[in-house]
Amino acid sequence: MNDLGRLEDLPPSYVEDLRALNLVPLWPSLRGVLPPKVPTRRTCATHWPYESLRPLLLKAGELTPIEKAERRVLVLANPGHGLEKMQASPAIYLGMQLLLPGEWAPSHRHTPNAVRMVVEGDGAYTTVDGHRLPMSRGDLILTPTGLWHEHGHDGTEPVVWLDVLDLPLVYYLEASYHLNGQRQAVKPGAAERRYARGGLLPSPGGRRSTDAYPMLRYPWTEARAALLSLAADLGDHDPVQLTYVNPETGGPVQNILGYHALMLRPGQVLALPVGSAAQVFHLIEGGVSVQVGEGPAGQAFTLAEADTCCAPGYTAVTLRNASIAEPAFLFVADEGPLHEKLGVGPLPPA
Ligand code: GTQ
Repeated sequence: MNDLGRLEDLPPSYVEDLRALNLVPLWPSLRGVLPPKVPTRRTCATHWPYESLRPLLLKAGELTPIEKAERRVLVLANPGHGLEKMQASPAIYLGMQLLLPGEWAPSHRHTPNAVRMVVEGDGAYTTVDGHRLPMSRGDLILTPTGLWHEHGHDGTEPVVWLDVLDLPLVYYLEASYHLNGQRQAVKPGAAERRYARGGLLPSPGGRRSTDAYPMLRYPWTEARAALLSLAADLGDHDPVQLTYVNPETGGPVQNILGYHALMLRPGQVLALPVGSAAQVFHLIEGGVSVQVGEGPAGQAFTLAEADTCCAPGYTAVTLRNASIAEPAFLFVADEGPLHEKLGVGPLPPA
């Protein structure tokens, strides 16, 4: 069964005749595209320590004015895909973006979906579809496909956030492009607070949103409090995990990538279920060790606050809170919604 014919087994003139007609024999490449038992993954488990990248990001602030960059970002690129591909996994792009006091990153919109996870600094804001959304550590801010967005900074210290986009997938689909725009008029009010509490929706007379993305900002204070109250109700070994959802549909906040907040109790060890989707972990608070894969091929990382790492799909991931006194809090991005929609997942055993 594994003894399929090789390209070299064929007469070169025959292969040339095929190529001239844009034809290729399948059998020499069949095992490559359908490998036995486990898919080939280019995605390497990779760790980006914040302490090492931060000075280089601040240096970018000295070297390149915002007007020359539009978005001043260092991309967290996975070496398994080739750095120039600027992807963390098949569908996930990660970037650390720096905005200095007084700077403005002009309005644009594009087909890929983005979110921001705020890493450090106060006083910045993102205006999305006319809503001016303040940015604080741990806040999740959505800039879904097609919506105008721009970033500004009224504070006094540098602000850094992690961008997560489905850019690699949308680019692969030959559907990635952008449009530039004017500075947005800010809409009055605070619509981003309309869905401020889980389980409570504005009544129809109370300005219930008809937007596809009714909630654009998920404050970390709310997510952290929700994790702590969930933990209080669960057993000591249960996973304490929340998914960021669209409050009108209950489904994932975006169509392609999924976003979650996870708490590890003091000393907790959590083996995540093995699925087909690649994952990204960003440590918001505490200290966590991450084991990606098992045996000699496995890799272990120690995440400090603001560190980011990724793991390919079909790979066991175990998280351990390094502290026996304090909880740890992680932001997780994955390709779950995409795989679910496509019906892609591990095959059931024979
Ligand atoms: O802030 O709009 O990291 O358009 C990559 C593309 C950030 C942004 C990125 C973008 C942005």
